[in-house]
Amino acid sequence: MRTLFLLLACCLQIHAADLVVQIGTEKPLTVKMSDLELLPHQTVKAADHGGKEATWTGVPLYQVLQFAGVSFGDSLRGPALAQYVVVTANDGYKAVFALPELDPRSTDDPVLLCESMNDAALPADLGPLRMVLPKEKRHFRWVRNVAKIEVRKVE
Ligand SMILES: Nc1nc2c(c(=O)[nH]1)N[C@H]1C(S)=C(S)[C@@H](COP(=O)(O)O)O[C@H]1N2
Ligand SMILES: [Mo]
Repeated sequence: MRTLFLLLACCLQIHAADLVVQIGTEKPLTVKMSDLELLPHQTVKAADHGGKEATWTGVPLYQVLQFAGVSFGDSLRGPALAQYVVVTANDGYKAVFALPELDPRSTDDPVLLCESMNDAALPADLGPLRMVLPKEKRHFRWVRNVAKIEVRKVE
């Protein structure tokens, strides 16, 4: 019985860690932590809302979107610029990004989907995934407990 409980808890944990990425009206894609691990990472130093400095490591958000099929680079012009990204947390909190804010050809300011802080996995109140924007003066887009990333288009 105890083993069964542990197995169930383990499965729920894995399930909770999955990230849903939806591009337009396409079928949502489930991105696992193990998929994210394979993508290029970046480490930054940044102070959180309370002013405490930490080292954050994660995947640039554009890399996650590219992995899901969104084109950056030369094709990011014209109608493609009407796209925007909605990052939703498991408490329903949402933050919006425009694609050029994420594109390294357009900005040097990192926008990271982080899985670790000070070389450790994020605690449950922050993670497993948290947005980190070291250059942003306000912390409102440092979305905790990221559950879903959607790309939509302005009509
Ligand atoms: N999921 C979620 N993330 C969130 C928020 C929230 O309400 N829910 N608030 C944001 C705001 S307004 C701020 S200032 C920071 C606060 O970050 P902290 O919890 O590390 O202090 O988290 C941001 N991320
Ligand atoms: Mo805030």
